Amino acid sequence: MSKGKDKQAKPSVRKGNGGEWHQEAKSTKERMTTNQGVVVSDDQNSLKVGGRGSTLLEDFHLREKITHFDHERIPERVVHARGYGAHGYFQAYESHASLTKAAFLQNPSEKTPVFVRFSTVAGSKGSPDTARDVRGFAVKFYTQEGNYDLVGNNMPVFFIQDAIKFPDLIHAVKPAPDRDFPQAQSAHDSFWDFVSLMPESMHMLVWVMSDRAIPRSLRMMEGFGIHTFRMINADGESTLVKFHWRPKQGIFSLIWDEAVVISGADPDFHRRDMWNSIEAGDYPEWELSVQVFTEEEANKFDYDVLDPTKLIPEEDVPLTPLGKMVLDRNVDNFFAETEQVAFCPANIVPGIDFSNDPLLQGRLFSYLDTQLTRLGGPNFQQIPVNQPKCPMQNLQRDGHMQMDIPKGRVSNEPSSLDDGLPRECDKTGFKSYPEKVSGEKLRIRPESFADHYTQARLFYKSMTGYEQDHIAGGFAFELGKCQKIEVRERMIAHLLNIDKELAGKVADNLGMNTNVEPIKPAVPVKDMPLSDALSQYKKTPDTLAGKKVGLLTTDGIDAAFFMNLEEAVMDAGANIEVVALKAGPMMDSEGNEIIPDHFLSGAPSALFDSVVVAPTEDMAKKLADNPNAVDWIRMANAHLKVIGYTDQAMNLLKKSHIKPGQDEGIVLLDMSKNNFDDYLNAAKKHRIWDRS
Ligand code: HDD
Repeated sequence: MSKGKDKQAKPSVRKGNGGEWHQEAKSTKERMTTNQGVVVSDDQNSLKVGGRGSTLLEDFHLREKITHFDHERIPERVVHARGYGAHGYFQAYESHASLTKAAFLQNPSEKTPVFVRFSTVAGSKGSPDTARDVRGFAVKFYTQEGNYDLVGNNMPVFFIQDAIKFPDLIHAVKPAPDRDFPQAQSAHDSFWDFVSLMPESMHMLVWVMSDRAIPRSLRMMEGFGIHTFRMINADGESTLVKFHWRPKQGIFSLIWDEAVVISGADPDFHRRDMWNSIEAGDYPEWELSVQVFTEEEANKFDYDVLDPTKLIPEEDVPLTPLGKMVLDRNVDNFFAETEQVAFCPANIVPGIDFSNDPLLQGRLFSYLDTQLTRLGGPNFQQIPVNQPKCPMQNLQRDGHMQMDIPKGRVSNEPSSLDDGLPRECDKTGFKSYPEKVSGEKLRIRPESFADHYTQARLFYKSMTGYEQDHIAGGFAFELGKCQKIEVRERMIAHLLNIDKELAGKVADNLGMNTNVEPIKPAVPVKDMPLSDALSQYKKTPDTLAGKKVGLLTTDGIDAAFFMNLEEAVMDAGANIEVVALKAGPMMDSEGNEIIPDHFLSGAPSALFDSVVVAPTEDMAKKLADNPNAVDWIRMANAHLKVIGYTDQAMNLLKKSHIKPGQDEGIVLLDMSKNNFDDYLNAAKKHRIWDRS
């Protein structure tokens, strides 16, 4: 008898190689079943003829399991594919009845549930979190009058003025259709060729090349509704508004080089940060405000409030705070909630209305349309994350994946059968604002949309010098990746209209000069009064709250020092994470076990907001001789971080070309004294800009 036949003769070897991990269900609750509810007896082996024979088609458990798996992906979003969501609530500060009748803005004791999804725009679902890109900031308010979606971005303007150009914009930024690269980047010919042929994109480009496009954390960025909307009060009076979200955590960004390093070291940097802060009970919070203005005021502005490439400086129309949003619960299931959530700017409630912004009008169509494909049919609002939390009924029936069981024989209105329900309600139902409109049917861009440079200049000129340098660096990096010299030249020709110095810096970095003919603006470029509110550094608080300190240390670290430092950092609202030479457990001087959060070669200092380096006496030389450690601290210095160090780290500092006392951000920590104030005060400044 051959060996093989021998095996066949022993079909009693039932389970896989899980050994002791295989456990039988002990109660009904623990039993695994098929989707039909039939209890599964063996989830390790498919049904075969003999032990080594062919697999049987009748194995319904195998077929069901694999069929489900085969269909586990749905199309990713055509834009904003990479996103991260969380639950929370919105609470108005007071009644805003004079402004709007929207129910969720009336009662300060009411918490309206929200679901928020942050996203990048260009990258696919698996792209890194820290790509240079606009961030989506989409909020679904589950109000008692229906779902209201405020689908915004972290920048207050947009690339284009008319929705008809959206497919072109997105095709230009996405990977080239023949070679399918580059991924999650605008740094390529087709994007810059397109935008350089679209002067209306100049204002947004300056924002996208700024630090706003590389936020430190999703918790640390602003959000904007961008378009002008309407608010309507119970008397039917309408005002125009623009929405703003401002983070309580402050607004902070990465440095471009850090963003690049983090993309490799931790592509999930932003989602990890969001998940961890919510799990730790450090709930991210934003204030929702509106800029309120009348049509008469709008008519006096030099720009058109229906043009989404324009903002209204806060100095001209200040923010009116409406309430706060707190994110306090992570999702239970990423796919079911974050992936299946369907936002739509057309989801609106009584008291809020659209404006005629042509970009907004196009969006009102696009979102529901895309969701029909992405979520597979017209019943996607029955998915739990999309369901309204208020009563909902109508006469829509049937369709792919109908989950409800509507009752009765009537699905038409009017009807005298049954009770003829549900019925419309003139008093409480949504009514569009009866705005007077008249005109000829034309395909034109209004004259009032023609100024493409004044606000780009306003934004650039309102920045601090560091922010301006970063913008110039962003343009130079991106244009440097363009192979077509004509495209670079065309962009320099645009930049000359925004600011000559900016054009000069970019041209210099590209090895070019500014001897190009500036693009002729359609209307003369003006100088608006500068706006401090546009600069994130001018309004950045000195704080460590919500941030991360990386402690590079070695086995045997002084127990009291470690404990006191950890306590001081946590008191400042930050977290400390230990970076060690090896991943396994280490001991402090008292023999207590410390499990490092990271090992050195897997955790570049770019992952932290500030660093401390504190080796033990006997490990100091080993650390100073370690090229990874030298790199770690050298990069922290280059990224302008505040560096705390102990005496034992002196050699490492020297090898990294860091001079103690070179600036206020290199701070000696005295092991013997339990006082970290100097270090913490410096670290609260976030970066030492003068070092650059
Ligand atoms: Fe859009 C998704 C924000 C213009 C068409 N958009 C989408 C998301 C955000 C925005 C945050 C992701 C929502 C989520 O997390 O699921 N989009 C904006 C902003 C715009 C804008 C702030 C300009 C002010 N979008 C815009 C235009 C069009 C679209 C002009 C088309 C005419 N957007 C879409 C879309 C997406 C989308 C194709 C993709 C997935 C989805 O809707 O559900 O319909």
